[in-house]
Amino acid sequence: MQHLRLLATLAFATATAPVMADHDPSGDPARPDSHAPIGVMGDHVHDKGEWMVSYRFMSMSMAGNLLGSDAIDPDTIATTIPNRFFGMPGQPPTLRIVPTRMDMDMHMAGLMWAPSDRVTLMAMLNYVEKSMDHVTYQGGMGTTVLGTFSTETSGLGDTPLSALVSLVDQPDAKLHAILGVSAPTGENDETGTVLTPMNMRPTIRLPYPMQLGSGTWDPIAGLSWSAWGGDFGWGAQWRSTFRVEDNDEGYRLGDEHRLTTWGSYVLTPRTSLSLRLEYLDRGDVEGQDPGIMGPVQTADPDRLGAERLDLGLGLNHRFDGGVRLALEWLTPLHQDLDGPQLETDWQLVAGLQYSWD
Ligand SMILES: [Cu+2]
Repeated sequence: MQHLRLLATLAFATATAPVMADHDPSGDPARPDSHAPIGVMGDHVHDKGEWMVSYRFMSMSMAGNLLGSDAIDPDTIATTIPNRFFGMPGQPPTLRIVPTRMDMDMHMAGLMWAPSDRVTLMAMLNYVEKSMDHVTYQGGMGTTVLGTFSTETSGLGDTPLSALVSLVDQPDAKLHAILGVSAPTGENDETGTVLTPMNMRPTIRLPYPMQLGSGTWDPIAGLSWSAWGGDFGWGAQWRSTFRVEDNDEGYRLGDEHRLTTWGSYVLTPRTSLSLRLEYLDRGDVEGQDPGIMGPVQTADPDRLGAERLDLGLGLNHRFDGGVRLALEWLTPLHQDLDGPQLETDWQLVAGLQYSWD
């Protein structure tokens, strides 16, 4: 709610700011919507010799579980969803630990530089903080709750390095390719203390969603298109991360494909509002980390895939002097999860950008 109030205050403050000069109707870099909504990565290129630094904060909140697109409560998960590790020593037939919520915050520091008008290089350092709350059911059956616990991880995430190659560069329409690789700078052997159904508190390797990195070099490919006319702007982007090798722990994360399209409206010469749709398709984990095992959905490589359609409301503002401030709020319109899996409630992205040459 705090985030919503901030967004509303900023929207009001900028909407009521006096209109300065008449703005250029083309894809002028001084337009607030010459950049896409802040949740879109690698949306723009720079002219030869230009630099840009950026800081983004992303917060994501997940609560409650879905099986496919249907809600499923913890009692039902604990009594009906099979545990893939059943048959191994001490493993009950159904899941007995149920995640109830997860929060993820990311701090992202970005650097862009254009060695030529054709190519812009981009790198991003990510610092990730994750926490997950769980309820543990007592023993191998029934709906008696033994207790709750939380696990937390934080540290450097993976580091995407990309080249943006300009294909069309007209004043009112731009298209570029995104080619890159995500470097495995995030750890994937993070541990935490859990509460087991047998009332023990061992420290073990945490399940896949709590790890910070993929552990593999992951190719990135995409296409990004933007256009402008009058007070309006619009664009679309495809961006995929491919997992092409197994990591040292014996698995690979699922491929991630994102398709997004947006429209923007220039409210004042300094401020634009945006509406965006984003479709995400994330595959299941292939292979398995032998160190990750337990009667919990997050330890099952086949319960991590997801399809999601998000709606985003955004605001871009460009101050005198060129500093940009942007906000975007996203919430799912539809989710189809290889569940049970935690459902995404909302995401907030806030960013500051500054470029010079
Ligand atoms: Cu930039």
